[in-house]
Amino acid sequence: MSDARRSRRGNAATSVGAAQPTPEDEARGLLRIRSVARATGLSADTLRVWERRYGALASHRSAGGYRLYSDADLRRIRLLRALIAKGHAIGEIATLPIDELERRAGRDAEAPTKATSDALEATRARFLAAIDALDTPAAERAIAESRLVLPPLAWVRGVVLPLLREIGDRWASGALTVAHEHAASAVVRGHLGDVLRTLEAPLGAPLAIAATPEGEQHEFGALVAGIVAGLHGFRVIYLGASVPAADLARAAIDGGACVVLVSLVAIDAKAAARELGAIRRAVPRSIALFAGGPHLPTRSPPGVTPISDLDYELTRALATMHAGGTSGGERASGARHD
Ligand code: B12
Repeated sequence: MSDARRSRRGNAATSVGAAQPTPEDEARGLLRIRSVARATGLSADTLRVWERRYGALASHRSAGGYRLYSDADLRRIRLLRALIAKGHAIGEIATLPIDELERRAGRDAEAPTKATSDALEATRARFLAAIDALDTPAAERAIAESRLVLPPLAWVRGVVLPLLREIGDRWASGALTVAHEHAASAVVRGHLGDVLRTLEAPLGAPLAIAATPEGEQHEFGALVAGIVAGLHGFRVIYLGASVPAADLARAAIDGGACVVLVSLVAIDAKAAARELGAIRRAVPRSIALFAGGPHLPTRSPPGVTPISDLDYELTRALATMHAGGTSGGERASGARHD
């Protein structure tokens, strides 16, 4: 944003009258950010981050310096949103021309019903058959091939998470042994680690720390949370499973993290509440603490942000942090201008 624009915004924030679109703006059919947020189902914070951080939009400005959006902007926002819902990361698609966004949205819109969902189904079936036979090289190939054709989030959503659920169900029903489950976990772990390693954070990117609390051995929720943060412009330090609260806090403080991501998959309810509380007490309040997973306590300790899904909700929460400027948890939900 130019300095001229910034100072106009600063003035506008002190004068409510200046914030309103002029009659000329309205005549041109331009919308304020809140109307666009309502029309697209995105938060105003997300729209600002898409514009400032990713250059996805170039809103017009009212005389008071407030953002105004045209019908073409609205179309662009809807396309970006649709593509993100299909697993594309905002950083990958933000600056594409509108016809390319339309082409990709069209391709994705037709595909998932038939080709993509059939391909996903086939990949999962190949992987499960390979694991059933304890043929880990074949399981590797099935996963590796699917990574070549899918964007990372779509791959996580369409291949990794359903497979983990299926493996768990088969193990619980006795159809698979612990050996099968461990073999499947090892293959998946290797690929998730690969994805995380290949994400490159922009210079000066804010830091996210991902881990599971002490006693929680299931690491994939934390690993995927780290990948999602990496895809959205964070530098990520992944600490793995069962990290004592004090050590997790030390890593967050020493690294200058702005957010800690923890996953609670099967840890018992008491331990989950105790560990989350311990992490929250050990990590300064200026660092946000986002927690998710099936064993997240129904009442999270104060200062812990519960997040239900690793995909859209986590993306939104991380985007809000960027919008706040951001190096801290308290600022993630702080007051902000238009
Ligand atoms: C792999 C696995 C293991 C591996 C883990 C290896 C590893 N490196 O992580 C190992 C072998 C260690 C293991 C051990 C055990 N496991 Co296990 N395991 C699984 C399995 C197959 C996958 C777990 C996983 O990572 N899932 C992926 C996560 C990401 O998906 P999710 O839990 O559905 O989470 C969703 C949301 O909650 C959210 N989310 C999750 N985390 C986060 C974090 C953030 C920040 C956010 C925003 C969102 C979010 O996003 C996800 C997608 O929407 C599950 C099956 C299953 N259904 O999950 C069983 C499962 C979790 N295990 C189970 C059990 C019973 C065990 C053992 C007790 C078995 C035993 N008798 O030893 C031990 C416990 C070990 C311990 N002390 O913790 C049960 C748990 C039952 C319960 N109590 O709830 C499950 C459900 C299997 C089953 N169907 O019964 N396991």
